[in-house]
Amino acid sequence: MQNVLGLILAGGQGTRLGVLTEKIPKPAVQFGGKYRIIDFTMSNCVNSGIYRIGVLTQYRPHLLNKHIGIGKPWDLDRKGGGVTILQPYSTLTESVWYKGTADAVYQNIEFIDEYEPEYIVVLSGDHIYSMDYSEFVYYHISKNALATIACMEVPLSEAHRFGIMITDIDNKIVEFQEKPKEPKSNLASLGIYVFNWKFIKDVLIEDAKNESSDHDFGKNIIPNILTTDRVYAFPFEGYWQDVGTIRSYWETNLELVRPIPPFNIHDPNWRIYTRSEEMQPAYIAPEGEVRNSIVSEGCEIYGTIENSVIAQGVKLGKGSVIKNSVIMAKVEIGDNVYIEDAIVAENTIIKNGCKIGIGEFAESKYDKKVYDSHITVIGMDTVVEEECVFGKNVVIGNDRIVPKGTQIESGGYYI
Ligand code: ADQ
Ligand code: ADP
Repeated sequence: MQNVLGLILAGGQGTRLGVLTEKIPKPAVQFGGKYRIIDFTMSNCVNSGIYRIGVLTQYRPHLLNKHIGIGKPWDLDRKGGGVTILQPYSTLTESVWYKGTADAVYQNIEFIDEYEPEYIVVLSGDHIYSMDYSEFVYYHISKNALATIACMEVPLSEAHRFGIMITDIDNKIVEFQEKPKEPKSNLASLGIYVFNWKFIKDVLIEDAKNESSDHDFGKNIIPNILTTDRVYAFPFEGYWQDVGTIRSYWETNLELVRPIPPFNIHDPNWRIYTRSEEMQPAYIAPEGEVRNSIVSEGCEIYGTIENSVIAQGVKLGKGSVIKNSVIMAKVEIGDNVYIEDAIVAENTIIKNGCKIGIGEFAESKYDKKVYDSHITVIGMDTVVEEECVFGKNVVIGNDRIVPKGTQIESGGYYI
């Protein structure tokens, strides 16, 4: 794996996560009580023996930069190579954004060339999965491929959300359609690629000259290189989830508290590393009760928690109940609060007597495309004053102060 450089695309906004990605990019969103989404890809790299990593960021990168730092939690500060954060070139007067995923790699050709890698592995910072990239690279080499794409079968009804491919008996890709309206198969690209660097570098240089290109791997690069007849599919059989929507983010978190979770974060042979604050152990008070839940370090629990994922440093007051919810780090919840089917983002305060996520589902009056499920979402750094009542599928923005006693019926918003 010494000849392999990992490039993690972490620049997308993740618009379908709504308020959760208004202040931070999707790879920086907390997941599973302790982690941020990018930790899974970063950990896959080091667990696979890839110690030279570039992280390509652009959208509001500060939190992500701080989180990754010099890569200490992943031991990347000591292993040869390490991690480099690659931001688009910018000056005081002008900033040049990466136009698309291929452009993001193109703009970093000089950085990549310094390492003289034989292969680059292009990864997304948005996915929850474990994959041994060394198997992926060996497969690529065994096929004598120029490019290999990890793929998985998905339900046909979901296929339009992915790059879809048709392969021959040898797993060679003979056709590729990016997010087709009428998919011809259900074999989906995971947006995870191995390329021979010399080959793809020339392709990217040509693509950069093409003004009609979107400079995107899925839309432009992959369909174009099929003519080489050396592009292969790598069937992935493990767990893989793009937590791209509010519902999938919520569901994938709550899958972790199933008695037999489909994705195992406790695998001693495949540890997930993260940067997190050192905190004291969680404390459950005599009147506190916790069932079928994750409760992280630093929590102080005086109320009841059921079927939920509670991140570090959360405080839950007396007589309060949390059910089927994801509560991110340092959220403070007062006394006699009821929360059901909700996501509450970092550093938010919910004061005494609030009721959140009650009643029947109603369509969102704010944005039906993003808020399309029964889940109520409260943004980060927000204060919900006493006695507020929110229904299902309500959205509250970031940095808000919701006045005492505010009532918002299902599908409503406070942005
Ligand atoms: P999408 O899911 O639409 O499709 P895309 O928007 O291309 O993914 O983003 C891929 C990754 O790149 C994400 O991690 C995103 O954060 C990051 N990113 C996006 N734009 C970026 C930019 N300009 N600079 C840096 N990083 C950027 C892709 C493929 C499909 C495949 C799905 C699987 O195109 O074929 O099916 O992933 O999820
Ligand atoms: P989603 O998967 O929810 O559609 P993505 O992360 O794929 O969200 O990002 C959607 C698109 O928005 C991508 O093409 C990405 O390049 C683009 N994008 C990301 N951040 C910004 C930004 N700050 N300004 C403009 N476009 C952005």
